[in-house]
Amino acid sequence: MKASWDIFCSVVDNYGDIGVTWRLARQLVTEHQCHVRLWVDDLRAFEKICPQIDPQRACQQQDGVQVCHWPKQWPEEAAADVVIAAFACQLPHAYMEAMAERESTPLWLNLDYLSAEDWVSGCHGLPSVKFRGVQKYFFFPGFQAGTGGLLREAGLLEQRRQFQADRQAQLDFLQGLGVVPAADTRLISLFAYENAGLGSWLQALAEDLQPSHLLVPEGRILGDVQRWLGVDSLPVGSVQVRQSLTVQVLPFVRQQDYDRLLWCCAFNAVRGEDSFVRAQWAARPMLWHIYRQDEDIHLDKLEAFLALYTRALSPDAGAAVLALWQAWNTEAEMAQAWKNLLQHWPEVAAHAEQWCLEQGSQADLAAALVQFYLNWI
Ligand code: TRH
Repeated sequence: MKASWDIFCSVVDNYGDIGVTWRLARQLVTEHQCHVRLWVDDLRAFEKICPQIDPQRACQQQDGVQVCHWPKQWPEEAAADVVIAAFACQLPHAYMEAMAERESTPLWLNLDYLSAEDWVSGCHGLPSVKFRGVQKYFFFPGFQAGTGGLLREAGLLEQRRQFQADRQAQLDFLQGLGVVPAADTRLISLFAYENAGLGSWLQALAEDLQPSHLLVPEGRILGDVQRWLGVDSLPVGSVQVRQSLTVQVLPFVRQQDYDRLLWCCAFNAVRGEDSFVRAQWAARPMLWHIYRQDEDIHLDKLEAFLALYTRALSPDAGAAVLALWQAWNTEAEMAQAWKNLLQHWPEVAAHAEQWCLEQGSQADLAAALVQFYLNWI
């Protein structure tokens, strides 16, 4: 009998909470044949990354996952064999009671935020709080041995390689989004939070000899793009050209298509948690806009990742990556850092592929979760 899993997702803001849990839920079903219910308190955010979702329905089946609206008034529900509280969300009290009353105690896990900091491997798998005899455990994703790893679907890297080797498949995909890149254009995707440093980067791209085509999914960065362009609005589909730079606004696409977009681009600016990991699987040079946290603790996380990510680069190329990422995350002047990165492009591009290979050789997060459960029972 296959295990049943309940995953709880409270959408705090944006799309990372639902992005991560939806990806995990699908993978547990398709690769591990688990019965999965995904409880989400905001189906509108979900609909954005999965347009087939009907936000009006209390329960629906999507890709083998039972997607349920997490209502304020919790209905009576039996607890599953494995219960995941994503990103430390608080489970309904009545559900916790149901966990405690179960004949066989469920495995209760907190799926934590992703961080490259050293302490993560020491805390991964440790017991957390207890509720009426039901023990909760920390489960930390991560980049190093001893952590829970990263979400990575089976065959993802092979699919990505085939797609990147097939120019026509990329052109067809881009055309479906209304994008027709000119030959020799550097394609760049831009998914970021508001950033006062953006203008200086766009200026450098506009003044560059090599043309760039910037693809911007609709979202929070558009105000800064608009300001630099000097236009009043930038609806989806708009195309604006300034010297060497073409800027095009894209619709938000479903997760699988966002992957393809990343695979098409020579450089990906990403944010948050999930798009950050997807850009690593795209194996192209990238730029991370980390989610801002109180007291700048996100800068420690950024530093920890950069220390790992730049370890195998030459000192000059490593310094170029570091300077660009630091400038972006402190909303500082970007032009010089960008030009400097271009000097090291071949090395940074080869390293992105190498990093992806290295990370891809570790157990993925869904497999690690299943293994954790098997070891626990
Ligand atoms: O949207 P994010 O900023 O989300 C989160 C949340 O803010 C969360 O509270 C915070 O803790 C976390 O960041 C660190 O960024 P993220 O994580 O990259 O999520 C975006 C999701 O949207 C990801 O699953 C990819 C998906 N996506 C699409 O499906 N289509 C698109 O067109 C785009 C641009 C993204």
